[in-house]
Amino acid sequence: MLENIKQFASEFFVTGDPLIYGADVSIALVTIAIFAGLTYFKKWKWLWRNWLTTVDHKKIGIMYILAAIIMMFRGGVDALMMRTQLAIPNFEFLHPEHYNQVFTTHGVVMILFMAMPFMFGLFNVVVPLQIGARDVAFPFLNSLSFWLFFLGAMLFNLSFVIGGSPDAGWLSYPPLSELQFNPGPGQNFYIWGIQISGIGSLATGINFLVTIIKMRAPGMTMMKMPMFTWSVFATCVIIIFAFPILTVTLALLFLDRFAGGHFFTLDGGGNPMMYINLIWMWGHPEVYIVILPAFGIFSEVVSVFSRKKLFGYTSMVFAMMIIAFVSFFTWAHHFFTMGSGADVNAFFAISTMLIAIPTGVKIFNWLFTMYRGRIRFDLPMLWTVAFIPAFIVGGMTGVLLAVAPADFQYHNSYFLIAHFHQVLIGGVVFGYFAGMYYWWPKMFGFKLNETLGRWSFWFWNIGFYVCFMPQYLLGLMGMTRRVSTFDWDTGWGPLNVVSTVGAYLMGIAFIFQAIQIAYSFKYREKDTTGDIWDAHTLEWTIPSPAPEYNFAITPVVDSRDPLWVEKQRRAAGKLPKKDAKPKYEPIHMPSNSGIPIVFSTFFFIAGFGFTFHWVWMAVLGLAGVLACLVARSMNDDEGFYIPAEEVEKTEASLRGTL
Ligand code: HEM
Ligand SMILES: [Cu+2]
Repeated sequence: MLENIKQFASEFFVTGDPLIYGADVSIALVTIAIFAGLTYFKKWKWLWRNWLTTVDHKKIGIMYILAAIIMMFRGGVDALMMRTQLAIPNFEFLHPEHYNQVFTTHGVVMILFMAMPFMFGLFNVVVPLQIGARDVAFPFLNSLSFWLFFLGAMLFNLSFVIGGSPDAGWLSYPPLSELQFNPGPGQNFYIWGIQISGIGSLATGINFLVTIIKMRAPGMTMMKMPMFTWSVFATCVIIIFAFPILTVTLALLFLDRFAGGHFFTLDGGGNPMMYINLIWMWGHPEVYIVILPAFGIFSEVVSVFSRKKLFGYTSMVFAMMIIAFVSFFTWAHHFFTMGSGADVNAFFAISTMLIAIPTGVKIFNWLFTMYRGRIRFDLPMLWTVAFIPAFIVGGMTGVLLAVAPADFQYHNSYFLIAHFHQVLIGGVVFGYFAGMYYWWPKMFGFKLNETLGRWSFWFWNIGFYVCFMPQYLLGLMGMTRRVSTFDWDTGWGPLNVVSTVGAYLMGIAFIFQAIQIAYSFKYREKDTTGDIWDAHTLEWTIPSPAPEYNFAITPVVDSRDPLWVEKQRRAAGKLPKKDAKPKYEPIHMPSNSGIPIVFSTFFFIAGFGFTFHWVWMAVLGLAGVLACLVARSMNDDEGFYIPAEEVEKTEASLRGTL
């Protein structure tokens, strides 16, 4: 009996590496500390009422961003471990098998559990406020999306201490990811972690598309929408078409592994290339999903901090929609070398290069917006300005990679690694940072500390170039991706040391940011204006942080920059004074619900059961999911009203006239 338990434990828990034991102990300690702290300070009820069951888009947004920052830490630690291993030729820090796991989890965590939730967090925080809405179209579904994402991410991360991590790369190509070559539970964790959070992402796409189409303030026609809202619109369209492909692809891979299907095996009539096509039909649009909102953020920031209207609004909208459309026709550029043939390669090379045109249009629009503007270099603007050269270099090396014949040289080399990190960090991460700094006062009512922010900014930027510029050269020198070590005589040593130094500089930058956030919370100065940057869109017309119901009175819009117009009119004495007593009405609000977190937990249990082939557990989890669906369908709670007097009181106290 004891022997059996021992045997089970040694297979169930990941063992054998001091790093893992260290992680086990620290995870256990942190978990105990959190539980003890919540119990000691009697915070359980508060946590449940205010956060875990909330359907308020502003709180859901904050939870997404918090989760994204924690995941950035995890993905960053993975990155530093890899860069440490590659610093010196023949270094023995990570075993090759371990290195495979680390690049896989790094890629998955960074894209799916860092970039995606960061993006959804900003959607949640900003979009309803920016279009003058009370909440998203489906607040319950919004909460469900968050918890599906969160528990999917936790399921994936569990593989670090239980069962073992996936190791077939961030897109998990067969045959390597098939049962025959990968019998452990790692690949199952991959499938279920992504599947569960992916369903949440699809729901968010639908939710925000409907919100933008149906819930805009009166007068806000499509062509008067703020540019960030436009970028979210374009992104949601891509999500709705791309994510179902991911769901189906992972389901087929799961059938291969679980039920002996042969969709992607080499025998039984299957074909691994089918998987590679399908996964990139989602995967390429996915990279546009994460970059378009960053473009939206830059457009807002560049206009506010140059104190000018955005240059070429209409061309920006068209560029965004064209990118969204063309992004579905470029997927095969990820495998030019895998035998598609010259005609197919030519088609995909040209479609890829076409994307550079609308992207170039946008870059010029941003530059022309800045031209002759009165530019203020606050943190959001600093990140925006840093983005432009980073993205130009990253984008142009992308065009080089799109030259199909030349790609036979670059493919899967460090040239590619340098290219996609340049666009993902220089575009996506810089963009979301700009957004975080810009909307932080709206979320919390105070600004993040400038000085610490600047330290972090410079460490990020210098580290970024020091890390990735040498990698272009390494790629041209023949260093391929996913190698865990190399020999002295390759001559790759010196550039790799430099690259690793750059990675550590970015690590320091992240620490500065963590300190910056903690410091700013402690020494915060409350913003009483609600419009700390002198901005132009609706979210800045209400107090910071926004009250639970957002807008006491639904705003009416008649221009693209409603707040600037209002301020101008007021300055010219053409508006009634702000303190004129408006007439408030009761506001309808949705009720909180515990179903989303319970539903997602059951999904987690089902995923865990499938991962270990414990069918009873999977069935139990799915039964729970079904029960939650029934419970939700039977529930006819219609929400509640905030009485007009309470709205009046809240407004008066927030606007400081009580
Ligand atoms: C913070 C600085 C970062 C560093 C130092 C870094 C470093 C690395 C390294 C060393 C690899 C493995 C290369 C190989 O052996 O093939 C890698 C792969 C990868 N990284 Fe990063 N990374 C960083 C940030 C990011 C971010 C922000 C993203 C996405 C938003 C990202 C996405 C990926 C992906 C998708 C892969 C490919 C994984 C695979 O081969 O399956 N990385 N990164
Ligand atoms: Cu692509």
